[in-house]
Amino acid sequence: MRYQRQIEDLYERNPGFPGVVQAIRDLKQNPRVLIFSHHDLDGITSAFILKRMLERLKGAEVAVRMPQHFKLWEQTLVEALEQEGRFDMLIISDKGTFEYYDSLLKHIEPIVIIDHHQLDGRPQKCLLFNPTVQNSDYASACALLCHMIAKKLTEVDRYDDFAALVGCRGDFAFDPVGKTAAEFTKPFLDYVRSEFPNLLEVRSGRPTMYDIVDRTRTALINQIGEVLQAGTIAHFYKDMLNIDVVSGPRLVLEFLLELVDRGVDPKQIRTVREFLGTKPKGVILSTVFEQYKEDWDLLEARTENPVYLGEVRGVGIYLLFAREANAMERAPFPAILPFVASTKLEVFKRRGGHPHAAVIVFCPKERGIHISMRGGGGIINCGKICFEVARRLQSRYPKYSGIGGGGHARAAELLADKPVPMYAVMHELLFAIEQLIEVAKALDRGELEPEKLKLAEAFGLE
Ligand SMILES: [Mn+2]
Repeated sequence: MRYQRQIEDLYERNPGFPGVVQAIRDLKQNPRVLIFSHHDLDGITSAFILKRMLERLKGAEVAVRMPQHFKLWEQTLVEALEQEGRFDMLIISDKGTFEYYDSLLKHIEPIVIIDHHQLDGRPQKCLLFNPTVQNSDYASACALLCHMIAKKLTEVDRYDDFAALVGCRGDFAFDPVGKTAAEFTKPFLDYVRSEFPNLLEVRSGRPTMYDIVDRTRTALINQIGEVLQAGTIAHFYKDMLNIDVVSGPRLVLEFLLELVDRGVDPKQIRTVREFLGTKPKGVILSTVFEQYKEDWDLLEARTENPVYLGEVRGVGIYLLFAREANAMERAPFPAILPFVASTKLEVFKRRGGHPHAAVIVFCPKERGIHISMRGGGGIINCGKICFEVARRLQSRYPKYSGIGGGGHARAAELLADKPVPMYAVMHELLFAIEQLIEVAKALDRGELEPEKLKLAEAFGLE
């Protein structure tokens, strides 16, 4: 399908799409718009596209905030409103589809949610555009949804195209080296392929965090994605590298906006060095990237020898017990270690002779235990497993609020803040994996007792 066709199609089938477009059209001239976006590459590029579109279309004054937590907390919104005054619209992009967002309408109206995550309740009063929920086709990246909205409302330019491509790269929507792409992203990729051959061309070079299957080749878009991804955690390197960065995501957003001001043409870029340039923000990004690569190598050594826990329907499950790089001990989200572990999935799989592999990273951090689970070949469900282990920990420690878990089928997280003891988290995790292995075997033998079916459902086993 052509990209334009896909947009028209989605616009017709998905009432959320025209709803959001109309709300933006209805804004008065020179409105003030507040955007809360996710602090990862997809969230940053979503904000980039939305901000530029609102400025072009409405002469809007746009404030962007990208705090370090996935869900937008009421307190965070209230603080922003106190500091920045009145707004004519709040846009929440790439930050989940929570029913709870309806309750924020007492602070600001209207609220527009643009998202591609699984729903957590269903917001009724906010304007919602999330095809994943509404049409159950998985929308690969929020930046792509923002690009579609922008295309519907105004002309987009090569910077919008570039930003959407970076967002898709950040959320693993395509792989130029393996030549794979999520169904939802294919029409867009076809649309930009002739525009940016330089970015998608396969080249030899140091494998990036995105080069998971083939570790001998890469592409410029992967290299650019990795440099910017490292930039999103720049503030954790602030003291270590003596750099003036309050927020990594803001640094990356401002760097991208400066590219536009400087007229750097993404079609002409040949190397990362050219992309970063010699202006202050580019120099900081380059300094951060050098340190990031050093940390990456250190973490590679820490992920060499995983513990094999067992196999579930051809998925070898591996456990890594390792600390993050020093500067990342304070990061309340996956910083570097889980990405290093992801690049090891292929190695563990081959070494163990499994059709698929999953890796569980057990990482003690400053605030508590952070578990990241990756892989699983679509056969085991990382999100459900993390959710279930967190649920069990919550019922064991009902007084502690800092326990939570969940995510996607192939990538999920669990956080158990102190004072939940480390041994308790490890205990629940290992017990759950043991149960998962046993129950899968029992099911495959045709044993379908209600008890076992209940467990299988909790773990997301078919
Ligand atoms: Mn996203």
